[in-house]
Amino acid sequence: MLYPISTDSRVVMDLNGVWKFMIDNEVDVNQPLPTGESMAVPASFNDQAVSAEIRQHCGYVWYEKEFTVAKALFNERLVLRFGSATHEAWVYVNGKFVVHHKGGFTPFEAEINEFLVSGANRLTIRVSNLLDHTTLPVGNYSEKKDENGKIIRKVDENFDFFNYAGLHRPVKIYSTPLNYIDDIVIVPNVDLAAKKADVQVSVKTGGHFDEVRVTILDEQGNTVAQATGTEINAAIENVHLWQPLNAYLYTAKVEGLKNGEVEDVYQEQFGARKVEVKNGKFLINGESFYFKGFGKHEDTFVHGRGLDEAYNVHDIKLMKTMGANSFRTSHYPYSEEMMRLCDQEGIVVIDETPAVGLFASFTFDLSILEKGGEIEDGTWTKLRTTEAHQQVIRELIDRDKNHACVVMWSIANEPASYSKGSYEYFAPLFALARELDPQKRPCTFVNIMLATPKVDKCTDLVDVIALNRYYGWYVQTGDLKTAEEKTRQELLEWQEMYPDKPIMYTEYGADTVAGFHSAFGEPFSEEYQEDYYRMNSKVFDEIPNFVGEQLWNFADFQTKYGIMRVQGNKKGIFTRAREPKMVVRYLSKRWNEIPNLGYKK
Ligand code: BDP
Repeated sequence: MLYPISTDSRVVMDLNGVWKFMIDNEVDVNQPLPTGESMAVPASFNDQAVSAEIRQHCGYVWYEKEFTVAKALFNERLVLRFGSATHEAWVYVNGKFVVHHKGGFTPFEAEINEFLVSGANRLTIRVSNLLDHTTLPVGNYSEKKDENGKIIRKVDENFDFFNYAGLHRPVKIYSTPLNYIDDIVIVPNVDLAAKKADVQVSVKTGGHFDEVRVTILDEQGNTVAQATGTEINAAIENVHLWQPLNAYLYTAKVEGLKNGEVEDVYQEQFGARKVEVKNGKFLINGESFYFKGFGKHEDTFVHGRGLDEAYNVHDIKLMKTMGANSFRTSHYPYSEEMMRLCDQEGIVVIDETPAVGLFASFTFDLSILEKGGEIEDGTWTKLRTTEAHQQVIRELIDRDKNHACVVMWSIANEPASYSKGSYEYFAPLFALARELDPQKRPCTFVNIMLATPKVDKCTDLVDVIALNRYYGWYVQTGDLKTAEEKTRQELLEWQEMYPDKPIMYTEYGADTVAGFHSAFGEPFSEEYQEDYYRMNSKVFDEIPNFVGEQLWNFADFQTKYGIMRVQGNKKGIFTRAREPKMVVRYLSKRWNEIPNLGYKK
C-alpha cells in the first residue's frame, strides 16, 4: 500500500486537527454528533480529556469532523485514508457507511467520491478499543450489566502497555487521476562483488495506461536507469549502498502514460542493501552487523500512542548520540512516518506484528519447567487469533515491504512457544510471511524467558534467535552474580543447539526510578541498572554468535494499573520525558566503541 504523497498528479488533504468526540454506543449517524467535547487527531483520546471516565473507557467512542473538497478535485479519484484507528473502526461519510477495519496499527482506505457533496461533508467514525481472544494484541474481555441494564465492558490487557486508543495516525484524503498507480513493489538484488544492483520494480495499476515508465533517480536527482513496463528490471552500476547509520536512498519514479501524456506519477524511495543470515552471523551488505539499541513504545505525554514526529526525531537523535543503530517496533507496527524516518536516518528496524499476549497464563516462574513432560498451558486451544495474525502479517508486509530500514520481521512477542500446539500455530504464519515478503527478509519471533532451549518448540522456524531475558530482575533479583552464570549458561546452550543461528537479546532490563540512588546498588536504583547492564555486556562479548543487544526499554512508558507498576513501567534508560538515567553514559561509551559492522567477524 502506497503512502499518500503529493506529486504532479496527486493532492493530499490533511484532516488532522481538532475533532468532535464522545464516548457512547448509540448514535444516529445521520445527525451531527451530539457533543461539545473536543479531541485532537492524531493522538490517543485517553490522556487528552482530564477525565478518568474517558481515560479508562472500554468500548466504543465516536469522532466527527467536517471537511470540504475543492470543486477542482471532484473529477479525480478521492481516497480517504487512515494511518491507523485503534483497534477497530467503522467510517461514515454524510451518514453513509464507507468502510470498516479491524486491527489497530495498520492503514486502511476507501474511495469516497460517491459519498461526497459540494460544500460541507461530515466524516463520522466509530472506534472500538475492545480486545479479546480473537484480536491482536490479546485482551481478556468481560462484560456485566449495571443497575440500569447498561452494559459495562472490561478489557484486561494480556500485555504490559497501556491500551491507548483512538485515531492514532494521520487521517487524509488524497486524490489520484482515474487511471492510477495502485502499488509498487521494489526488490533491489545487490551484487556486492560487482558493485551493482538489479532492481526489480513491479507496478500495479488501476484503470488503464498505454504505458508505464519507471525511472531510477539517485540522491542528486540524476537518472541512473529507465525502463518501461509494469514488471521491469533496472541495473544500477557503481551502486551506492544503504548502510546502517549511513543511509542512501534512490527514488523509483513511476509514471502512467496515456496518449503520450503522463497521467499519474508516484515517487517511491528505496535503498540498495543486502541482508543475509549465514553461519551464525547477521550480515548487512556482506559484513556482520551488530544490533545496538532498543525495544521501544510509541508512548508520549498527552499524545499517548498518537503520532508525534518531534518525539520520533528526538528519539532517533538520542539513539544516534548513544551509538545505537537499531530498534524493534515492540509490540506493534509503528507509524509509516517513523519507518520513512528510519530509512532516511539509516536506523535498522526489526518490524513486529501486534501479536503480543499470546499466552494463557503469564509467569516468570521457571519451576514449571522442572516438572518434566510436555507443557500444555492451554494457550493454543483457548486463543483464536490465527485469522487476525494472518491479516496483520499481510497488511504489515504490504505496507512496509519496500523499506530499506526493515531487515527482519518479528512474527510475535513472547508467545507460549513452550506449550503444546505452538509449532502448529506458528509454522503456517512463518510460511506466509516468507511467501509474502518480496525481499525475503529473515523472520523471527521474540522468545519469552520460560521458553528455554529445553522446552521451546518453535526455534526451528526462526532465522535469528531473539531472546527476552530478565536474569537479575524477575529472577535472581538483586543477585547479579548468579544472574551472570544463568545468562552465560543459557546463551551457550542456545549456541550449541543452533550453531548456525545468530542469537540476540531483544529485551533485558531492570525497573529503575530516576533519582533513586543506593550505596548498596539496590534494585530500582540507578546504580543497580548500570550494574545490571555491565553484567550482561560482559557475557554478550563472550558468545561468538551473539549478534545484538536491544535493551528494554528506551524510555519509561505507561501500563495498566498493577502492583508491579508505579505510573507505568520504569525500565526506560530514559524517563518518559527523555531525561537520561545514569546508565546512559555507560551504554553510550560501550556502543560508541562497538562498530556497527564487523564487531564479531
Ligand atoms: C516482557 C514484555 C514487555 C514487558 C517486559 C517487562 O515483552 O512488554 O514490558 O517484559 O516486564 O515480558 O518490563
